[in-house]
Amino acid sequence: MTDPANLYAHIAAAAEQAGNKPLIVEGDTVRLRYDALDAETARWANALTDLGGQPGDRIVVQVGKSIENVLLYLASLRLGLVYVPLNTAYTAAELDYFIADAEPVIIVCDPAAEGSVAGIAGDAKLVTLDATGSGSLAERVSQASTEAAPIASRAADDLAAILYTSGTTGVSKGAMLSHDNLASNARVLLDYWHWQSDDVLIHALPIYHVHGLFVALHLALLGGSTIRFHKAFDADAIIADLPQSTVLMGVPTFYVRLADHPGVTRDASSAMRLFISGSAPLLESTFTEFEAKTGQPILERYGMTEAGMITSNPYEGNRVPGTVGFALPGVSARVADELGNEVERGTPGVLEITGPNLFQGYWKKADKTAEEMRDDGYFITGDIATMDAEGRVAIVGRAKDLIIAGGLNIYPKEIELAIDAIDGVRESAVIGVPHPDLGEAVVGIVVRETETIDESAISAVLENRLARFKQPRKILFADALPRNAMGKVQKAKLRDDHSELFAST
Ligand code: MLC
Ligand code: AMP
Repeated sequence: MTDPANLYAHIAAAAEQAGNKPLIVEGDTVRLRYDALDAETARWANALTDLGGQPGDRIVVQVGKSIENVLLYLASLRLGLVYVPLNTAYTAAELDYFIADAEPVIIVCDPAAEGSVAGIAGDAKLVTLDATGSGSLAERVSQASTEAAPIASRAADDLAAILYTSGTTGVSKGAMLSHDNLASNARVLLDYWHWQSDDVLIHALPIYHVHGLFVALHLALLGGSTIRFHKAFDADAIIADLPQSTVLMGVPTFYVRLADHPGVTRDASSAMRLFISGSAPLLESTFTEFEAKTGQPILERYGMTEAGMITSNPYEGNRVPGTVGFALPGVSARVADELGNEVERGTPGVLEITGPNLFQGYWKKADKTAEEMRDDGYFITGDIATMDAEGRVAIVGRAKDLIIAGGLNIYPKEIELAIDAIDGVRESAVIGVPHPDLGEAVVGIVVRETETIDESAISAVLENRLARFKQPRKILFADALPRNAMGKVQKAKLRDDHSELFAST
């Protein structure tokens, strides 16, 4: 029995239409076909039920990218579990917070992390995904009943996933996303980007964030398209796939690297119909270079964890570099002042949005949700934007103190707190400075209490505390931090002073 509000029911219907078409291909090997999806997810769902998973229960998943991980996600949806994916780079110290906050019934981790996660798993059932360990989830799946598992009945507002996003206070918040948030956003994009059932998607993004997990997977699955699956970004491997593919979704770093690669040519990409970029600003120079080499203008779109995809450059019509296009159908966007009043077109202000894509609030943090919502239901994104008379949006800055490196968000406060806690440090300021590959790179400016503390001592402490991508690429020392009359650290001045730090990297 299917339930129309469960996103998995839509995916199952699309799979039925797609027949025996390849769903996931790696290199020359078809790893999964659409007509096998129902039986596969049924077995995974039965194994999760055997572990005690019930609709509404959270399942925390921190595993490397794999086809089994895709099946685990889909089975979780099918069973009505609330899927909580975590970046594989998170350390045990960071994981501790997520597990305590999400209160999962099941935790799935990689074998290498099993020892450290066991100590913080609490009452949750802890399993590894890997087929090699006895008692692993894959092992349980192979023994699980092949009897069809029902698709759990879900209401449109019931949660499908919680994705953690950090915050300006340094505390991570779980963004609650419903089945309808995800399904409605995917449907709009299928139409807006003229998705075709014979599309072949190159999937090289991680599957623990909105971009790779929702946008890429949902569009391919609901569109009945084939996915060419890559465990991580590798320019040579992507280029080898271009002649067999039609769509690539990536963060700007993908395009910086591809534009720099001699293998990217007009001929090599002639089968491709759409290159999509998002998650961080795409430099105009990257857009121009890529178009000069391939003849294809990258389609830039804008989104965030709390709302999925929000705006997009048009499929047909002008894709303007430096802009993120128009509010998607069904999404309302306004550029507002501090009180939430719309400013004149062309004037910068904070972008506020609402629509069926907007999340259900932060998990167990109603106060944080309220802080970011207007009374009329608009969400305050924290991105500074302009909107022209036609409604075209450009992201021109950030009201939130946020760094985006290689498409991953890093909140300076979290790093400053970790640095300030180190013996011998008086205070610190963490900034993002331009980086040719990552867009921005993390830099820490530290005022010492004792002269003996140096860069390697600080890095050594941070190594166990923070995921690698959050750790400063460079630590600089200063006698004092520049402050304004109110005593606030002048980060803009620090960013200016150090803007050339990675210029020749
Ligand atoms: C890896 N490293 C990073 C990093 N990724 N450092 C800073 N920022 C990053 N994004 C570090 C590693 O720890 C390692 O450190 C070194 O860089 C090289 O690692 P790697 O594994 O070789 O990295 P690489 O494969 O080059 O990965 C870079 C990347 C990857 C850009 C391809 O980070 C990536 O796939 N990013 C996509 C993130 C994403 O999906 N974002 C979407 C969020 S959703 P060392 O010291 O050990 O060498 C969202 C909403 C929306 O924002 O709108 O989409
Ligand atoms: P996340 O919280 O990881 O979902 O990141 C969302 C943030 O990424 C947004 O609030 C923006 O600051 C940024 N972002 C996403 N897409 C773009 C884009 N195309 N241009 C500029 N910033 C973007």
